Amino acid sequence: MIRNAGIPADFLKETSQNPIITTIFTADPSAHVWEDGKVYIYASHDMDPARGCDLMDRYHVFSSEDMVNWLDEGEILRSDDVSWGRSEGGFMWAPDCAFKNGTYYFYYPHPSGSNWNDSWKMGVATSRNPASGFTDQGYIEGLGGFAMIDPCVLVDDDGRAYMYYGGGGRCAGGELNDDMISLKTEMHDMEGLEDFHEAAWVFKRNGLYYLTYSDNLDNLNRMRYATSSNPLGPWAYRGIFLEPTGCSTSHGSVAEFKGQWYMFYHNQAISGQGNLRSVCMDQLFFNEDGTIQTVIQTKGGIQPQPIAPTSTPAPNPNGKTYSAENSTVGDSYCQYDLVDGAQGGRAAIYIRYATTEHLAKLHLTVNREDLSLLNALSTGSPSDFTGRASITVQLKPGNDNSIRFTTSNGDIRLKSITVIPFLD
Ligand code: FUB
Repeated sequence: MIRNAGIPADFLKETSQNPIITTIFTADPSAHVWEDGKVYIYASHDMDPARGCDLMDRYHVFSSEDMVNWLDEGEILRSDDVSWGRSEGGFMWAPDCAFKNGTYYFYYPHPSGSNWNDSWKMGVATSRNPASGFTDQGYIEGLGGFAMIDPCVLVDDDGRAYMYYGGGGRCAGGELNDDMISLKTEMHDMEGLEDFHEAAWVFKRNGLYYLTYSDNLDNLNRMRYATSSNPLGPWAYRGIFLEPTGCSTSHGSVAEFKGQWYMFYHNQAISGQGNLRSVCMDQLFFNEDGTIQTVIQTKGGIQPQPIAPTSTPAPNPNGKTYSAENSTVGDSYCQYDLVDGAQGGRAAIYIRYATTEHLAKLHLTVNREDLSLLNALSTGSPSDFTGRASITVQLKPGNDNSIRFTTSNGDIRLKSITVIPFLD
């Protein structure tokens, strides 16, 4: 298993805070706790600047051992990797991931044609690792078509797997074959849901299946849910459990971690724009009868869950800090050369900065490849270097890597970066 060496001490948080992911804009979080005991979020990525949801691309995965400190595990798939996808790219919308027979299956909606809303297909990429090494396996025959998006897969306790998806008011479900990339049964409409819009998510608790989804409240969707004793329904409608987040879309997932349930969702708290969203997470509680209490959306989030000592990452001897004094600085850029990429592959970059802008930008270029626009949030003073951002990128082996940040949307001062290559 490939592991990062750990998050630098000055990046560790005392409470999770919302949004939990701030460096890039993320939406549509699908959270899972896998066999290594960590929680993983598979999110879509609102590319900045946005053009509706057209430009969404480059899925990132985030992991945590304590629910408070999140590691960007890096990009796992982009539209350029999808041979059957529309030639214009973009439109990499809400994904999910499932684990079966030692393989992680990453499901994502993507159009195959220029007439995007008529040509949705459900793509699948697989890997032996939860957050890297995914390769495209094509799409699931028999799924897709007009407005049908947002795949979700439940692997039941008996190993049978079910696919759910939908949009435009229709939600459908069916069983997958053991190969996880073909349908065993016809998809059929999920009966009993009230005011279904999109964002289907299914989980199981105490033998009861829950189907959560977003509704059609004008321009401010809420999340509703229904329950059933059968994975494919019919469903009994139960109510609203997430009020509007302030964002025109709502999309979320529910997962249990160390005995506590959590709701993962998105809002637009950082950007103020409905297409530049940020993933959040809050506790979710059940009543004794199995109904869900309304999730309280907080800013402060939760305290860290204890980490088993054995799972604490060992220090990585290859992690290095590069101070701004040793970088090349221009009018609006700062470049770090001779960055050590160890054996090559994924490396986490931790950035320390100061800015007085509400939302300044660091345009990241690695070895001349144009990468993300990173968010730099106000620290209140140009000499307050408590600003933190982090992202995982690919580096070459050895110390011939260059990392460049170009600033925009206001002044940003960089203090240092720490680069931590992942370990095998
Ligand atoms: O993020 C793109 C789309 O917006 C998702 O697929 C929908 O669920 C909504 O969140």
